[in-house]
Amino acid sequence: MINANTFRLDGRIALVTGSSAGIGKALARGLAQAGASVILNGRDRHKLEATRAQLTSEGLAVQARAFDVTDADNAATAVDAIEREIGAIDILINNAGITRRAPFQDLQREQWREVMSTNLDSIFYVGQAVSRHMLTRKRGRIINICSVMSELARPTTAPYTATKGALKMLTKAMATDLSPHGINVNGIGPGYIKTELTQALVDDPTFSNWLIARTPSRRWGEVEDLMGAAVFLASDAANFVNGHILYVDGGVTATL
Ligand code: NAP
Ligand code: GCO
Repeated sequence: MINANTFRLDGRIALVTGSSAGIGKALARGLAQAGASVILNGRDRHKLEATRAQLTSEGLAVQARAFDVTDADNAATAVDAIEREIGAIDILINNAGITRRAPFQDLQREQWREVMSTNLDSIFYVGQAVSRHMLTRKRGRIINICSVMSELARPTTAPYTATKGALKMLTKAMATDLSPHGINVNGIGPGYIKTELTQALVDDPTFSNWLIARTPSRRWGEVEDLMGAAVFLASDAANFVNGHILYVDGGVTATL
């Protein structure tokens, strides 16, 4: 039965990695608007504090914890401190991610490692640290931010595409291991969304015009387009949704 609370998150604590800007900031805002207490995260403390202050000024319940998701020990320590100092994490959104664009043949080893570490290793580190606490409570929601590049490639995106394809399958594997213990694990696959990460593409009229024509919705995505999907997957409305990648892409993955 649908009631006033089905899509609400009141009384729940959410950790959103990489939420000082871009998609993560929007997802944090959306979860908080649905009633959650949200913990923001990023490496740059000044950027993180500015976002915390902005969302707080909107009347939202947000706190901030700066840590690098690629540092397994630092991330685990931060998660344990959150559980001890703030409370049980009910919702984890693994959002932090980067790209390094170069043709495969020109890619530098450091570029490869940076993308692998941020976009894939970190979900193992943070996901394991948080789920170990969730397992003691036999409840939790984990949402991994995938991409249309979980399904499709384009020139110069090899490491990013590899990580997002792997993250699609990691999401299914995490659901397989964790869902029997009350933890739902799903993914969101955004299309092309205007953020710092895609600014160079937004500013390229040739690419932008191609993308708009390639997208059935005939526009770039906005970060606000993703908020509802995150609230849905975090809420009781998605109690029987597991191992699913919800594409929010204007139809990019539906058409040639
Ligand atoms: P963005 O605007 O560049 O924001 C990235 C955020 O992650 C920032 O808050 C950044 O803050 C943080 N971050 C980066 N590395 C981190 C680390 N090692 N530890 C902790 N925080 C870190 O990127 P975005 O476009 O919002 O992308 C967010 C996620 O959505 C990524 O996983 C991306 O792959 C995915 N995605 C994006 C699009 C798109 O079109 N934009 C589409 C599909 C999927 P600091 O630099 O201060 O740490
Ligand atoms: C690119 C973009 C994509 C987007 C996004 C698309 O270079 O094609 O950066 O990778 O970031 O993941 O969904």
